[in-house]
Amino acid sequence: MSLPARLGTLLAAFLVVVGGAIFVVIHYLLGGPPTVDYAAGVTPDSGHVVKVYLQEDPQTTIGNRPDWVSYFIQDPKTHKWVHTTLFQVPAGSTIDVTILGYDGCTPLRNPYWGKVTGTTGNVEYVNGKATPVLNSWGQCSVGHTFSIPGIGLNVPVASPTTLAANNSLCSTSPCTSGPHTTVTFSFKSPTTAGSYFWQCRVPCGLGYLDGFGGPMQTIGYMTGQMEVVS
Ligand SMILES: [Cu+2]
Repeated sequence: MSLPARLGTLLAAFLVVVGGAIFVVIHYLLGGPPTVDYAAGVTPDSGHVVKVYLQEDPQTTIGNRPDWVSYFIQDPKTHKWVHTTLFQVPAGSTIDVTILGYDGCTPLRNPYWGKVTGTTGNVEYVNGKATPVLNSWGQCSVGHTFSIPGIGLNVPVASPTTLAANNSLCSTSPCTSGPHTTVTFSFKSPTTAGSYFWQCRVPCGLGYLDGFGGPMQTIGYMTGQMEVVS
């Protein structure tokens, strides 16, 4: 092989390695979860009702990602469940939320977080029945919470209650069947645009110190952002 041909081969091989490294960094290290857009085509502050759908699962079975407990958000256009906790809503709107609670019960560390706050009427509807509180210490009743501290919103997400149901939970995510609850509630999105952090308050990071590591501190699992756009 001539010298220019050798140099050319060497350069090509070098570029393949560099390109591969750039792909790995961008795709796996910097590429966070996507944002599901519930604001597109809605005029902010118009009092429009936006319907947001989430589910919480006993595990994640998506590619090579950690298999932790996780939230999923439904894309309003494709109706596909997206493995993310980032979503966008219009400012000054009524947000009707539906959460499918596929995970089993775990007691809250503080029973105060079983209280529903910041929703219309300060209630949530568990399978259609209004309740202002879920007692996770008294019975198997709460899987995770959906809490946005910045607007005083706290909703304990009901779990299946029976031992039989808790022993036969959905095992492939996003879940499409298996024992679950349907939790609904409404709240007003802030009139101010910005990022509103949300999280789960059940110490559901199994295998981590005090249950607060792993999914509890990872965007895309049990903590996320509600982007309010105006
Ligand atoms: Cu949780």
